[in-house]
Amino acid sequence: MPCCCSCMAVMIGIMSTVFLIVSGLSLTMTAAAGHWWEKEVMYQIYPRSFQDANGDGTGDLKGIEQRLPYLKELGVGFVWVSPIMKSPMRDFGPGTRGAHGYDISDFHDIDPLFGSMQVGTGASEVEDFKELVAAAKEAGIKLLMDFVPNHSSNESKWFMESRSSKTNSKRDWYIWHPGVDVNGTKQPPNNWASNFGGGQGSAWTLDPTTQEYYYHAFGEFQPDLNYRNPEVVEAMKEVLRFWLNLGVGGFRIDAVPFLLEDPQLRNEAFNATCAKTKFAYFCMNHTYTQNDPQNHEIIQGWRQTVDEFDDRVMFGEIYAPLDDLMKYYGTPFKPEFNVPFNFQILGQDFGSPNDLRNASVVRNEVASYASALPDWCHGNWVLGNHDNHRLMERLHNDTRLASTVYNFFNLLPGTPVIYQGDEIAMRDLYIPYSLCRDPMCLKNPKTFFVDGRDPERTPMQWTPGWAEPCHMRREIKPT
Ligand SMILES: *[C@@H]1O[C@H](CO)[C@@H](O)[C@H](O)[C@H]1NC(C)=O
Ligand SMILES: *[C@@H]1O[C@H](CO)[C@@H](O)[C@H](O)[C@H]1NC(C)=O
Ligand SMILES: *[C@@H]1O[C@H](CO)[C@@H](O)[C@H](O)[C@H]1NC(C)=O
Ligand SMILES: *[C@@H]1O[C@H](CO)[C@@H](O)[C@H](O)[C@H]1NC(C)=O
Ligand SMILES: *[C@@H]1O[C@H](CO)[C@@H](O)[C@H](O)[C@H]1NC(C)=O
Ligand SMILES: *[C@@H]1O[C@H](CO)[C@@H](O)[C@H](O)[C@H]1NC(C)=O
Ligand SMILES: CC(=O)N[C@H]1CO[C@H](CO)[C@@H](O)[C@@H]1O
Repeated sequence: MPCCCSCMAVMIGIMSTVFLIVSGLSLTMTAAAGHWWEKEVMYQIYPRSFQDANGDGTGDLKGIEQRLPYLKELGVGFVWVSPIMKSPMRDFGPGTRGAHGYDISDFHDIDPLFGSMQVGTGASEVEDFKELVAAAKEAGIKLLMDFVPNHSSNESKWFMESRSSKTNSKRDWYIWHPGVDVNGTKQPPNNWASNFGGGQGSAWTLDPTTQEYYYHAFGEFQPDLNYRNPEVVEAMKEVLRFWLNLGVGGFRIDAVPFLLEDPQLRNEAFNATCAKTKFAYFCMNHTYTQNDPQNHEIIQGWRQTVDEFDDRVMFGEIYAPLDDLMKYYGTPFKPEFNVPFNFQILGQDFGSPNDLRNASVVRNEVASYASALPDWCHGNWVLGNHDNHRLMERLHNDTRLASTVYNFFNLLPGTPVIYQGDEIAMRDLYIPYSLCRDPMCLKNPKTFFVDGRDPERTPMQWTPGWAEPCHMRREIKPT
C-alpha cells in the first residue's frame, strides 16, 4: 500500500506510540522464539470467495493452489482455510447449498464444492487437498484446517447410526433423552434453548425413529456430539490425526464453550419478563450448557494429540473477556491452545467495530491485551475475519491509514492474522437484504446492514474495478 506524504505526520505520531508500547510489551510478551507460527504471518482464506478455478461460481482448492505464488509474494507463512470438510451446508440461509460448512457430515472428507475439478469422474476431493498441501509446502506455506468439534451434521453416518435404534453402538455418541410426561404429553427434558436463528425454540428435537429427543445447541440439523463418551473423544482425536498425517500445519478450532452440558440436565435460570420481548435463548443464564470446566480437559487432550506430531499448532476461536480468554492457553504443564485468537481490535460485536483511526483506542486495546497475557504465552493480533466488518470499515475507509495499521501490528510481538482482501484494502460491500445469505442478515431485516456478514465475504478483487457479488446472483437464479 503506498503511503503519501500527507499521512507521514500521522504515521510518525503512531510510530512513536508503537515504540513506546513495544518497549513496554517486551516485559510481558515473549519475543518470537523457535516456532514457525510465532514468526510468520497468518492469512485467513474464506474459500468460497477466494479463487474459483473451475468456473462454477464458487472458490475451490485448485483456486487456492493457483494463488500460492501471490501468497508467497505477500510473505504469508501459513494459511487458515475456513471449513472445507464435507457438509450439507445448511447453515448458509434457507434453500441454498451455500458454503459456510459448520455442519460436518464427514470429518474425513473434503466437500465436493471445493474439491475435484471434474465432478463425476471419480477423482477424489481429498486428492485435490493433498495436491494443495504439497504445492503449498513447495512454496514454503503451511495450511491449517478448520475443525468444528461440537456437533456433526444430522446427515453424518455417525448420527444416522445413532438415531437408528436405542441399542445401536453409536447411540451414546449423541445426547438422547426419552423426554418427560407433562399431563399426558411428551415434552423435552428441560428448558434448554437453541442458539440458532436467534435462539428460537427448544434445543431438543424429537426424532421419530426411536421417539426420543436429541440435543442441539445450534440448529436441529447440528446434533451435538456427546463428549462424555470416551469413544467420541477418541474419534475426534482420530480426525485430528487424519489431517495431521496428510501434512496440515495444525488447526483453527471453532468456538469451544459449548462442548459439554450438565449431566443432570438441570434447567437454566430463565427470565420470563425478558422472554416477552426477546428469544428465550437470550433470557437464560447458560450455566448448565456453556463453559463447563471439563471443556478444558477436552482441549488438553486435543493438544496432546497435535503434539504427537512434529511442530504443529492449534489456534482457538473464543470470544470471551480477556481473563477468560487467557485460561485457554492452559498452563505450562497442561497446555491447551498454542494461541487463542485475540479479537480485541475487532470490536466484540458486529454492530460497533472499533474505530481504529483513534490512536488511543488502539493503545488501550494493545495495553490491556499485553497486561493480561501470561509471560510464557505467545500473543496474536487478529486484524479481520469473516465474522466482522472489514479492517477498512474500522478505518472508515481511510486507505492511507491501512498501511500504518499493518506496520504497527507487524512490529508488535505476536502473530499478525490477516483476513483475505484486507491486504489490498478491500471494503465492505453493501449487499441489499434481498440478496443476502448469511443467517445473521436474514433474521435481522431491520439491522441487516450492521449484523449481516455477507459484506465482508465478497469475492477477492483480483482485478481492479467493481467487484460484483456474482456468486450470489448465480445462487439466486440457478441455471
Ligand atoms: C397439568 O394439569 C394440571 C391440572 O389440570 C394443571 O394444574 C397444571 O398446570 C398442568 N401442568 C402443566 C405443566 O401444564
Ligand atoms: C436434517 O435436518 C434438516 C433441517 O431440519 C432436514 O431438512 C433434513 O431432512 C434432515 N436430514 C436428515 C437425514 O434427517
Ligand atoms: C444471571 O446471572 C446474573 C449474574 O449471576 C444475575 O444477575 C441474573 O439475574 C441472572 N439472570 C437470570 C435470568 O437468572
Ligand atoms: C429480567 O428481564 C428484564 C427485562 O429484560 C430486566 O429488566 C430484569 O432486570 C431481568 N431480571 C433479572 C433477574 O435478570
Ligand atoms: C478516542 O478514544 C478515546 C478512548 O476510547 C476516547 O476517550 C476519545 O474520545 C476518542 N477520541 C475521538 C476523537 O473519538
Ligand atoms: C466504506 O466504503 C463502503 C463501500 O464503498 C461503504 O459502503 C461504507 O459506508 C464506507 N464506510 C464508511 C465508514 O465510510
Ligand atoms: C465448539 C463449536 O464447534 N462450536 C460451534 C458449534 O456450532 C455453531 C454453529 O455452527 C458454531 O457457531 C459454534 O462456534
